[in-house]
Amino acid sequence: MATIGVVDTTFARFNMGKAAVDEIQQNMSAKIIRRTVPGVKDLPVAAKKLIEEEGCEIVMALGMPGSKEQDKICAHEASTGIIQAQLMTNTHIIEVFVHEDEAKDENELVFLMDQRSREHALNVVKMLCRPEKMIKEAGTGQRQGFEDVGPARM
Ligand code: RDL
Ligand code: RDL
Ligand code: RDL
Repeated sequence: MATIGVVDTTFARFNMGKAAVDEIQQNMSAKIIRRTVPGVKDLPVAAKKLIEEEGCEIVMALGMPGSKEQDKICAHEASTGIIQAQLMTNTHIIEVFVHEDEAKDENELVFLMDQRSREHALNVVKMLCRPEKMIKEAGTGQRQGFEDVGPARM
């Protein structure tokens, strides 16, 4: 059975880890190891520990960058760290960020955080169990949360 890591934050305004775990469990049987850290900058090492110390084959790192300029910088730094942790461990860490200002109001924010977490959880299931399904979706303009944009047409 696959071991999947899920790490989220207390900074986020929605329980993204819970949505991700629920979606994984509905679609495959896996051992899921969950951690929660204060904010996005704490995600890279938490993910790396799940890979190196807990044997996770893939990790989801979920968080919500706030809307202020310093939050955007913080998110960029966190992303860079997540990429570095992937390169150091040769393991995918699927970054699920929802920027607070992507949504027009709190209702939409809740929808987006739930939906993006779930859709990336399905990406994880596909990457682990059905990589050929990902190849089938190549170039199809997939998005997570809001509508897919679809392929470009001429
Ligand atoms: O290591 C403790 C904190 O520095 C760390 O948790 C940060 O990620 C917290 N944080 C900020 O300091 C900040 O300015 C966060 C944000 N902005 C943010 O927008 N989203 C976060 N954390 O998840
Ligand atoms: O690890 C899962 C995702 O975080 C990762 O696939 C990102 O590359 C997805 N992504 C964004 O999150 C984003 O804000 C992409 C873009 N923008 C983009 O412009 N093009 C992409 N991915 O291919
Ligand atoms: O095309 C509209 C959006 O997809 C675009 O604004 C993205 O940049 C939004 N986005 C993020 O900002 C992000 O951090 C996305 C992701 N992550 C993501 O993982 N998947 C998305 N959008 O579809």
